[in-house]
Amino acid sequence: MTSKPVEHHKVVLIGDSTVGKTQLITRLTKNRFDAQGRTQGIEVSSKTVSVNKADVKVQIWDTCGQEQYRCVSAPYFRGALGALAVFDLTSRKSLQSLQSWIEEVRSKAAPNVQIVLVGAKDDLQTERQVNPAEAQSFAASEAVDYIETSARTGHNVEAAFALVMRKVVAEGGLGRSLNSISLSSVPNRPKLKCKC
Ligand SMILES: Nc1nc2c(ncn2[C@@H]2O[C@H](COP(=O)(O)OP(=O)(O)OP(=O)(O)O)[C@@H](O)[C@H]2O)c(=O)[nH]1
Ligand SMILES: [Mg+2]
Repeated sequence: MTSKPVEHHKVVLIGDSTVGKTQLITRLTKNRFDAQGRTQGIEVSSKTVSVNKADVKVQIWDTCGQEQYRCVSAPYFRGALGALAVFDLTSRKSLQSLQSWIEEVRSKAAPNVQIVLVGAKDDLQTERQVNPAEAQSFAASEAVDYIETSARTGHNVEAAFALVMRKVVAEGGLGRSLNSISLSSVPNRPKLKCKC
């Protein structure tokens, strides 16, 4: 007997290497913060989050942010209804890089993909290079919402995913995407290797 594939809303994480994308996912899905190396290729995980008191299943895609591994392309973004654009609050450069990441997600993900700007590592206040006003101004220029998080303390981690999902659901969620993807259709889970 084959079980019916579970439909998940696809959300991708984008942003430079070491900004904290994988730790956000680890905190959300395992409630842990632990030392991990750079992400290799593409990793997919899933989680149910509460949106407007309803359970919404999210399929979360993560990849390596290193410039030389910018092999992420069509398959990574295809069908994504939401994106968390992550920068490190202790690195202004990582905020500046998001402009090209956001352009890429807008051109390759589902039409009207919902993006939330995430300032990561807000536990490192003394090392901060980007102040809230600067981040808010960038968010306004890209017409996206902004939230500050810490995977280390857990601050606002679930809230960031819930925020992007609220926006996705408000846009019609899976119902509007012909490209929605079921977990069973992701080849070689949990890890896909880059071909670059
Ligand atoms: N203090 C602090 N450190 C963090 C936080 N999140 C991540 N880090 C650290 O930042 C480094 C990079 O975190 P990752 O989550 O692996 O970064 P990434 O964006 O997935 O990096 P790539 O996989 O290379 O693209 C690690 O040393 C983490 O321990 C946080 O909220 N607070
Ligand atoms: Mg990673």
